[in-house]
Amino acid sequence: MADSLAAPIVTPSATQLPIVGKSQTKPTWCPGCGDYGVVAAIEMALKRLKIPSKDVVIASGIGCSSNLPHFLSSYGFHGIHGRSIPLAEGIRWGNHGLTVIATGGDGDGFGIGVGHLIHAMRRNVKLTYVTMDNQIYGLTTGQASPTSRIGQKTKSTPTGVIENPIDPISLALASGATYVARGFSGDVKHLTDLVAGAIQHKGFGFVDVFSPCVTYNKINTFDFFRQRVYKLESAGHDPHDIVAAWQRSLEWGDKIPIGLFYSVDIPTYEDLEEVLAAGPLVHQPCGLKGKEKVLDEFI
Ligand SMILES: Cc1ncc(C[n+]2csc(CCOP(=O)(O)OP(=O)(O)O)c2C)c(N)n1
Ligand code: SF4
Ligand SMILES: [Mg+2]
Repeated sequence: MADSLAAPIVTPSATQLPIVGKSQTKPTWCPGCGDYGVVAAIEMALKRLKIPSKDVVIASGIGCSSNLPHFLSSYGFHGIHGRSIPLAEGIRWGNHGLTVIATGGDGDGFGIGVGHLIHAMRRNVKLTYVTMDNQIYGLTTGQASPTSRIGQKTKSTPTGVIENPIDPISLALASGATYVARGFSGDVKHLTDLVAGAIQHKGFGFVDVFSPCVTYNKINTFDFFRQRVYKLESAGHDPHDIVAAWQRSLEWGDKIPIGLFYSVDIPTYEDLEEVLAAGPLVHQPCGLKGKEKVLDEFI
């Protein structure tokens, strides 16, 4: 492989190219939905990092939150339920010169899509994954999700949830994620810092966001979180200490931490995988190396 293929594709005159902004499609979310804060944070993070629209792809699944790629001027791929991660991985592996962001909801990512998520985290694929965690299925009008708390009455649990909720932060730590953060859509500036950090991180950047569904979740509201969240960075948390990250991830009650739980630099999937390490696939010759030898065996 020629050396020139080894470097990711870089935009020659990045500063002159349009940076990601709002698209012409206006968000269809209910007034007051937490997801407005998340799309604003992603837009501001990309602007801060001056990444041109043409180099950004946002992939999503299905849900209110998964409509997000429509509302920004980057490339977007609105996929199927629970499949934002394999989509994002495929895009990233096709051209790892791109900035690839996967987005979606708690149902999409921690329910139907949870298997993909775990494996992407343990692979340390260089992606950013932002979940709008409203602890409910919003789009389908208010059923319990994997992050709904025990006792919560929803359309699908009229007498209250009886299953233990998934904790996305502990799940990410257990799966080997290398950048694990939690934000709140009621604090867009703080969330922007976390998303920008995830995009810059060398590896899988996970940001779980408390993003209240004002229509179907009357428990986990903006006020609920405003009264409880505190910032890890103000509490002296060391994000390189995995044991401390574990301890903080278990906190839920009067005080709930947001911020960067854990971050570590280790090689990414693209660094270790031989073909990807040689450069973005989009710049590599098509076809199977040594295919004649393989075909000779069978023909
Ligand atoms: C395979 C499949 N199963 C179920 C559905 C129905 N469905 C659409 S969105 C959704 C859940 C959405 O919840 P979440 O991911 O939390 O997103 P939110 O709407 O809350 O943002 C479900 C169950 C579907 N579209 N496809
Ligand atoms: S139903 Fe809930 S999650 Fe969906 S747009 Fe409305 S407030 Fe947002
Ligand atoms: Mg949801």
